[in-house]
Parts: sequence; C-alpha cells; structure tokens
Amino acid sequence: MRINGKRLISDLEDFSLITATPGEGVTRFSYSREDIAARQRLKEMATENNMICRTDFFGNMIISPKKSKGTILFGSHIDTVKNGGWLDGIYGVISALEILRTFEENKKQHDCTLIVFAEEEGSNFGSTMTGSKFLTGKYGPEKLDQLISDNGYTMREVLQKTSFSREKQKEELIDINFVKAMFEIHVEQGPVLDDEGFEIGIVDAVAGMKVIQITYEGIGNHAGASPMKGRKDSFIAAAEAALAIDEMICSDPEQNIVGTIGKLFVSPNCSNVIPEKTVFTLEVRSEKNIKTEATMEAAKKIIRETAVKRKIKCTISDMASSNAIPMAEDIKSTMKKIARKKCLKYKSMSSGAVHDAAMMANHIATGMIFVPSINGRSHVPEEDTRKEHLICGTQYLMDVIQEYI
Ligand code: HGY
Ligand code: MN
Ligand code: MN
Repeated sequence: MRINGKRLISDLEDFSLITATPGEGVTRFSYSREDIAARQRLKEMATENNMICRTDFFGNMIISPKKSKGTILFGSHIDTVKNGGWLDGIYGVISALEILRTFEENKKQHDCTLIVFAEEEGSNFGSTMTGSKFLTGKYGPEKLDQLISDNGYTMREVLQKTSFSREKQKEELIDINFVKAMFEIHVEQGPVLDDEGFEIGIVDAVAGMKVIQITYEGIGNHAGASPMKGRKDSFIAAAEAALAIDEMICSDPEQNIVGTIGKLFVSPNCSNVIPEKTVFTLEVRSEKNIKTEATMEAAKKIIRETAVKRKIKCTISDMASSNAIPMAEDIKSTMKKIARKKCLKYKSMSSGAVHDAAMMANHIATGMIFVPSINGRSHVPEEDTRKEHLICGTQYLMDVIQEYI
C-alpha cells in the first residue's frame, strides 16, 4: 500500500500558512487563534475521511476512524515555538492522517488512531510535553493552577477561554492500559542524518531534561548618576552566572550534556536604568539522568554563589523535568527489519529533543522515527527537510505499522 506523497506535502504546506508570524516562520501556540484554526482544519480533514474527533479538557485531540478500537496510536503535536519551523510536530500529525486516509481508501481494517497532544512545546507555560503529562497522569489537576503564562494567566484560566473545558466528550480520551503501542515520526531537529547521508533515524532513546527559572533582584537606579562601585545590577549578575554555567557545561569531560539559557527578561528594560530585576531560564538535557541532575545542581550552586557575591536577591523555581527514556526494544528491531527489507539508509540514534513519545513510553511500547533536517536546523524559520525524505519517512512508518495491525 502506497501513501499519496503529493497530498502529504500539499497538506504540510497548507498548515505552514496557519501562523501568527507569516514570512517569519510558524508561530502557533496551543490555545491561540492559530491553534484553533489548525484544529478546525484537522477536523474537516477527519470528517472528509470518515473519522471522528474528540478533545479532552487539556486540548489533547483524538482523530479516529469510526471502526478503530484505538489500540495502536500515532502521536505528535501541532503547536510550535515562536518563529518555529514548518515541520516540527505537524509532520507527525499529517503523516499519521495520510496513513489513516490511505487505509480508508484501501478499505484496510485496523485499530489505529491519532492523538494530537496539546502544549508540547511549552510555549505558553514553560513546561514541555504538558498535554501528554496530563494525559499520562505525570501532572495532576493542581498543576493547572501552578503553570503560569508570561502574562500571568494560569493554565486553568487559559483553558477556560477555550471550548475544551466545555467539551461534551470530557471523558478520558484513551485508556492507556488498552493501547498496545504508540508511534511518532518527527524531523530530527539536529545534524546527524543530514551530515551522514541517512534517510531514516530509528530513535534509541529520548533525552531527559530539567528546566528552572531564576529571578535576580538587585537595585534599580539611574544609569548615568550611579557610580559603578556598589551597583547591584541584576543583569550583570545574571550574565556572570550564565557565562560560568556555560563554561562548566562546555568543559564537561564526557560531553553528554547540553545547557541553554533561552529566555531572559530585564526590568525595567530601559537603556538609562540599571536593571533592578532579571528573570532567565536554564534548561539542561542529557541521556544520563544522573548527569542532568548533577549538572542542574552545580548550576544552581553557581547561581546562588553569584547572587551572594553581587549582593543580589535570588529565587529559583523548578519549571519542568522529564527523565531520559529508551524506546521499546521490539519496536526498534521491527523498524530495523523493515528498513533493511526496504533498503533504506537508516541509523539508530538518540534524540536530544524531547517528544510526547517520551511521556507515553513510560506506559506503553513506543517507537520513534526521524527524517533528516537540512543543516540540522530546527525551532527556526529555516527548518526544512527534503520532500523525498518527508515522503520516504511517512511511507516507512506505514510499512512499519502494517507489522502491528
Ligand atoms: O524542546 C524540545 O525538545 C521539543 O521541541 N519541545
Ligand atoms: Mn516537536
Ligand atoms: Mn519542538
């Protein structure tokens, strides 16, 4: 059975236009106008192909052929980072839809269903994989009041503005104990497959990560009339801590850890005022949970010591954390068997990016497939994958799935 590659690419191109930043990449935060528009389009595609849609309280969405018992899941996300790429997440969703449509067209009986996880990027509340964390019970209802957006709304308040909270079908979307396996296909978001000329990545394990938010509070003052001596400049303190943390991670002997300070707010953010308050995030990731833990603790020590040295008040809040997790051995060996049978150039590799598959893998047999990212770019407008690789990946996923239905 062959997927319709042309239709796959044209659907992906259509969704890339549903963005808050046309011409500057795809910006489609969960629960935004763009998210609702993309969901509406997915619903239309589902209905056109004799499938039903249900959404849970958090915005996780199931798209299921009417006769499917839903024991085999496809999963991924449609939300993006700010000015992100046209493929991150959506490629997995549209690939799954293309496979489900091809099954329908070929009257193929199966029990596959697609789940679109909400808030995978954490663009609203700073916590990645939020929809799948609620779905798998890693997050309880109290989290709805603890996750706060940059403009001060809790996740509960944000959800109350969407239709999900009033969704009739608020019953549990899926009974995880009933699911046999989940598959996610995704762009690699790194340089390995593209650099080494592979078509397919078979994901061995997904890295773990920890994210913290640091608030440094110094003393604001006039930039011109305040002598340098005695300043309590919160931004300079943050800069010193950031450089020390970067130095610590870059000099790690095993080089199996990455760290990023990606978000920074300076207040009052005026050129002629010494920054009173600086808020910044730090995330560290590794395939070794012990390394992630130890590195975050060492970074917190640097953050606190720098604050004491510069007489700055320091608050550290834990934002998110997930363990590194291997994908299912039997799924990986089936994937390798099919890749060899189809004479595909494939490589087993780990994922530095996190994915909802990592949350689901704690509960069910889960497998992940990568396709190459050109120049290894992702989370930027330049994110791209050759069309033949996109089509090859989806066809390969269809070939793998047929071993499970
Ligand atoms: O951050 C990540 O790894 C994913 O893209 N949310
Ligand atoms: Mn993603
Ligand atoms: Mn992403």
